[in-house]
Amino acid sequence: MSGLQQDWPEPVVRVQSLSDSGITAIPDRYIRPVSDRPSAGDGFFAEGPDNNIPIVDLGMEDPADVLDQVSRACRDWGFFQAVNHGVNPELMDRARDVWRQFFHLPMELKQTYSNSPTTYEGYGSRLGIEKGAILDWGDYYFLHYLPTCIKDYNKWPALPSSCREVIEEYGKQVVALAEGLMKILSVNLGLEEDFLQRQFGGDDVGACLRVNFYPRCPQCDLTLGLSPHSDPGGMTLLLPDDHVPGLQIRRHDKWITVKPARHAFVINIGDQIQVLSNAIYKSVEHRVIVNSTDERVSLAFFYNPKSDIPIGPAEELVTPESPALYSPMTFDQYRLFIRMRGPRGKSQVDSLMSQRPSGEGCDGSGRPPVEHSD
Ligand SMILES: O=C(O)CCC(=O)C(=O)O
Repeated sequence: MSGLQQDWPEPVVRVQSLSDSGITAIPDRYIRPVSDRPSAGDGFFAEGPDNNIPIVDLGMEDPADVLDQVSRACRDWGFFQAVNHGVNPELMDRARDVWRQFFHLPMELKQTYSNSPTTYEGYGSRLGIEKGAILDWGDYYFLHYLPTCIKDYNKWPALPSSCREVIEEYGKQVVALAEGLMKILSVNLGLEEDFLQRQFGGDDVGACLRVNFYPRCPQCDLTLGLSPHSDPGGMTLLLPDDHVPGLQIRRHDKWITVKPARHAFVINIGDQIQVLSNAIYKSVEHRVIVNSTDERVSLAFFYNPKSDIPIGPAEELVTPESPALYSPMTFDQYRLFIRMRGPRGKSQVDSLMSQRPSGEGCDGSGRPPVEHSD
C-alpha cells in the first residue's frame, strides 16, 4: 500500500547538478532558519568519552561482555559502532565504491532511475511531498532488499556492471549481522533470543537500502545534508564514508559528530524497536552536515518489521509499573509520515504516545514522555 501521490510537488533538482554547476551561493530552498543551522564547531570532534558513540567489539571472547556493552549502548545512546561484526571489510569497501561510481555516472543515465513518492524506489533528491518545504543538500538511491516478493533487480542500477551483484552479497551479509543483533537485543530484554525477530514477522521482515550522496556545498554553514530525524524502521546499519565525517547525533541537546572507526558499522535503534521495547531502547535523533571541500557517501541499510503487522509495546515488557507507552501501528502506516512530511525529528514516535487513551503525551503514570536524545 502507498497512500501517496504519484509525483513530486515541484520539479526535481539534483543537488549534485547544483554543486557541479559551480554556484557560490545556494538557492533559498536549501537555507535553514538560523536555529537549525550547523553552528560552527558544534560538537565537532570534541574529545572525551561522552563525545563519541561507544565502539563495541562483537567478536569479544566472552559473549556476556558483548551483551553487556550492546545493552548499555542501546539504552543510553541508541547508537554504537560495531567492529568484528562478520561482514567482509573488502565487500564494505566495494559496496561504497560501486555506489560512488554510480553517482558519478552521467546525469541522463541516473535520471532513468528517477523515483516518485509512491514507493521512493530509485534515484531521489527529496524526502516528503510538502510544496515549498526546505530541502536537504543531498541526493540518494533507495531500493528494497527484503521481502523477496518486492525485491526487483530492474529497480537496482544496472551500472556499474558489478552493482547488482555487490548489493546482493552486501545485503546478505548485513542481514546476517542484523539477525545476530536482534538476538542480542532480545536476550538483553530478558526475552527469548528469537523474540524480536518473531515480532518483526519472522522470515517476512523487510530490509531496504538508502545510499546517500552529499555533494560539496559552497555554503555548508547554512544547510544540512539530512534534516534531524529518528529512523522510522527497526534498526539501521550504516556504512559511513571512510574519509569524510558528517553524521551527528543529538545527545543532551548537543550535536555530537560521529568519528567512524575503520570498517565499523554505525548501528542505531529505530522507532519500531523503541516502541516494541516500550522505550527501554532509544531511537535517537540524528542529522548530517555537509562541507565545502569533500563529497560524502553513506549506505544506510534499514532492517524493518513486516509492513502489515501492528507494532506496539511487547506484552512481556508491559507491567503495572511500566504501562504501554505507545499505540500500535503497522509499519506501512507509520512510514507514510516521513514519506509525506519528510524528516521531522522525533515528532512521529512521540505522537504515538499522544494517541494513548490518557491523551497526555504519556501514559498517565507520571513517567515523562521520552525525549529525543536519550
Ligand atoms: O549519512 C549518514 O551518515 C546518515 C544517513 C541517515 O541518517 C539516513 O540515511 O537515515
